[in-house]
Amino acid sequence: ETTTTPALRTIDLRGRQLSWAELRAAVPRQSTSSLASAEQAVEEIIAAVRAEGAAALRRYARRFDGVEQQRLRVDPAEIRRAVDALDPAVRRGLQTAIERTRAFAAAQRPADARLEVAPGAVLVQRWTPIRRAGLYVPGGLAVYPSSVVMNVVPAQAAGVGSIALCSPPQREFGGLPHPTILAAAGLLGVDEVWAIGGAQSLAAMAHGVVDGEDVLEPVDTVTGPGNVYVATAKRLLRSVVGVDAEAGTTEIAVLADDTADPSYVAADLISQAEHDPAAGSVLITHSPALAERVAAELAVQVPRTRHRERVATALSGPQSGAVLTDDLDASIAVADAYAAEHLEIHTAAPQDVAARVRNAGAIFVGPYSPVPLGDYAAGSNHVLPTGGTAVHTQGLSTTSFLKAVQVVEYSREALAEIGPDIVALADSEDLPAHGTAITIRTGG
Ligand code: HSO
Ligand code: ZN
Repeated sequence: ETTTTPALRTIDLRGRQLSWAELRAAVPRQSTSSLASAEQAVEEIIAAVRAEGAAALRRYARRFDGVEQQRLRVDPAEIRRAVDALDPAVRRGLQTAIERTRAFAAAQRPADARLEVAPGAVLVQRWTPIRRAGLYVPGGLAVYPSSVVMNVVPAQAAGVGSIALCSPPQREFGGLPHPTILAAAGLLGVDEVWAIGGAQSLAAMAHGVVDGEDVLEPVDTVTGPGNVYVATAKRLLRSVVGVDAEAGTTEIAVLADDTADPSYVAADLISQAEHDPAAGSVLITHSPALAERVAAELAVQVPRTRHRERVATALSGPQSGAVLTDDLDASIAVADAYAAEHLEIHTAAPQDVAARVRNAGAIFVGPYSPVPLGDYAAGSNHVLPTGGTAVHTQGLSTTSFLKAVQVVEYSREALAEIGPDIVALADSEDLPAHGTAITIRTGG
C-alpha cells in the first residue's frame, strides 16, 4: 500500500533574481529521456507500415492491443449502432460539448486580408481548408470521447471535406474502438473510422494503406493527443504530413494568491493528476500561507479520490510542485516560463493577471472556470501544447486546419513602377534573369 498523502515538493524562488533561461530550468518538468528511447521503436513501426501496410497493422494490433483483426475499417453500421446504444445523459453531454465547441470554432475563422499596396498592386491572403485530415483519439489508460469532439469540430468548422479518425482496437469490444468513441464520431457525422492505434495509426494516415476493398487514403495533416509513442511518431512524420503539436502528458498550473479558495485549488490539481502518474500539477504563489492551506486540502482530498494511487504518484513526481515567489509579478514570470498546458488564475482581479500572461495553452480565469470545464464543454479546445511548448505553439483551433495562400496581382503600370527596384535587387544577388522577367514586360 503506497501512501496517498502526497506532499507537493516546494521550489522556493524567493529572493532569487533568475534569468529567463534559469527560470525555464527551475520550473518542474517531466524527464525527456523517455522521448529519446521511444524514437527507435517508432522508426521501426513507421518503416514496417510503409513496407507491409495492413499486414503490419494487424501484427501491431495483435502485439499491442491483443486483438486478431478482420477489417481495419469500422463498418459504418457499427457507428450507427453505437449512437443508438449511447447512454442518454452522455449523449446530452456530448451534444452540449459539440454545440459550444462548434460555436467558438466558427467564431475563430479568420477573415481573408486584401491590400492594394500601390495603385494596381493587389495582395490577398486567402484562407483555405486543408484537403484531408487524420485525427487520432487515444484509448489506453483512459478513453476520451471528448477528444473526438475536440478534434473533429474545428476540422469541420474550417471546412475540411475529408476526415479519417483512428482509435485503438479494444479487446473487450471485439476489436472495435470504444463504443463511446464510435458514438461521438457518429453524432458528428464522421463515418470513416479505423481501428488502428498508436504510432502505427499515424504512419498509416500519413502514408495511406490499402486493406482489400478498404482504402485509407493519405491525409495532409494529423492532429490529436497521445502518449510518448504518438508524440514521437508525429515528430518523425513531420516532413510527410502537417502535425498540430506533440501534445503529451497533461499538466495544470494554478497561479494563486491568498484570496484563493484552497479547496478549489486542491481539487483542480487533483483533477489533472487523475489522468496519468506522469501528469504535472503545479502551484505558483507568493503566499506561503495559501501554499500551506492547499497542502492541507490535498491531504484531505487525495485519500478520498478514486484514482488516489495514480494521483499521489503524479503529485509527488518531479513534474509537480509548489513554486514560492516574492510577489505577483514574479508569479506571472514563473507561469510564463512554465508555459502550462492549462493555467488557472485564482487571484484578486484575475482578468488583469490573465491579460499579462504570454505563455499558456489555455487560461482559466477566476474561481468558477476550472480546467475540467474546458476538458469537456466550455467551448474551448482541450488539445493543447504540453511540456513548455506553449512558448511557441498554440492549442488546436479552426486555424489548425486552415492555411493561407498569398495571391499577387499587379497591373502593367504597377509592375513598371516598381521594376527598377526589382532589377536592382536581382542584380545585387547576381540573378540577372530575374530582372529580365521584369524588363521583358515593361521595357527599360
Ligand atoms: N485534460 C485533458 C483532456 C481531457 N480531460 C479529456 C478529460 N478528458 C488534456 O487537456
Ligand atoms: Zn482532463
